[in-house]
Amino acid sequence: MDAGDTAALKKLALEAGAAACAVTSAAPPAVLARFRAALAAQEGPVPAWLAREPERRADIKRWDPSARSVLVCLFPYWNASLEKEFERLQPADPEGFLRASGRKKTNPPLLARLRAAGVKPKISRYALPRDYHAAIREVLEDVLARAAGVFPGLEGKVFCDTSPVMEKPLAAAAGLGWQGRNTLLLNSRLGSWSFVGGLTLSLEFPADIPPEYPGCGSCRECEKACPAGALAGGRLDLSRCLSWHNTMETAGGPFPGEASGWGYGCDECQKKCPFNEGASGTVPSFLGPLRSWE
Ligand code: B12
Ligand code: SF4
Ligand code: SF4
Repeated sequence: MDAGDTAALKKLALEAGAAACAVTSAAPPAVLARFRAALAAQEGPVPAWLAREPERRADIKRWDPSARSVLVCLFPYWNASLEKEFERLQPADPEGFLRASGRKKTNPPLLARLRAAGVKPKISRYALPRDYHAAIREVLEDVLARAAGVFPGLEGKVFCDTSPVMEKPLAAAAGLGWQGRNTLLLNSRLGSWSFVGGLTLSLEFPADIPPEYPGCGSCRECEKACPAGALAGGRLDLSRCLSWHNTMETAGGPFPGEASGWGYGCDECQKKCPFNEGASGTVPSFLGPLRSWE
């Protein structure tokens, strides 16, 4: 099969709003052992959908057997210049905002407890735009269609969050950054305020050569900042994470750290990350915070 032109393919993604992208081979990154260790170390039960067939999750070819290469993209949803707007962008009616912006799972008892304590539930930065799954999927479907027009015979599948693909290790293998101690994909220029999404490609495209990244060094800011004590040793404990409790689970609590006021998602392990202080990614219009939603 002919090799495709990696630069031409990436140009399509960058024109569509990705702030960074890279091509990697569809060979699985060496992540299975770490993934298993992270699941085994969980204090509470691991959800079936996450634990099911770890080999499949760690190997994208099991999800798309025709994949030869993978295009991985980072889409910023926040940057340092938006920081001063955080308070102003908080909706007056968080519950109404969550309904209107398409968030299907929330934790009403938690929201009620925060209200009863006189705390207006905070919406985290990634949830201030419209639901990103649909927005990024549309963009990537379009990139795939354009790429198929340029590279005859090209087929592929779009992934963004909901597919059984380990997006952070894949992005790291592609050379887009590294997984920080908060477990998130961190890029020196964009920080961690970006979503990961991409395409499998049925044609082979030469892989990018991953650059060297500084890594976290001796920094421990995220571990120190977590109000729930969910981060240690590069792992996240789901049973403690507030983001888990307010976006995936819909009941229970009170939870350790809930007085921090997060009603949907939680940004504490990213706010003090030194790489986010100077994050300079351009937020594409389809991921901009919703300033008017009623
Ligand atoms: C499940 C899930 C969640 C769960 C669990 C998060 C988690 N860290 O696992 C919950 C609901 C808590 C969650 C929260 C958030 N999420 Co989420 N989530 C996912 C999802 C669907 C799967 C992640 C996964 O595979 N988890 C399983 C764990 C085991 O994998 P892992 O984190 O890579 O684990 C690694 C470490 O534990 C490490 N490890 C294990 N053992 C050891 C030992 C040592 C010594 C070391 C050093 C490392 C190490 O290796 C493991 C394998 O890489 C991905 C989308 C996807 N399909 O990939 C989005 C995703 C990770 N989420 C995303 C976002 C934006 C968030 C939030 C920021 C939202 C918010 N503001 O609340 C928070 C961040 C919380 C956090 N600190 O991670 C983005 C992250 C983008 C980025 N820049 O990284 C993703 C990629 C979605 C997307 N398409 O953009 N999420
Ligand atoms: S999202 Fe919040 S609760 Fe979860 S690990 Fe990060 S700081 Fe801790
Ligand atoms: S806060 Fe520090 S340790 Fe945590 S992800 Fe950022 S650089 Fe790494």
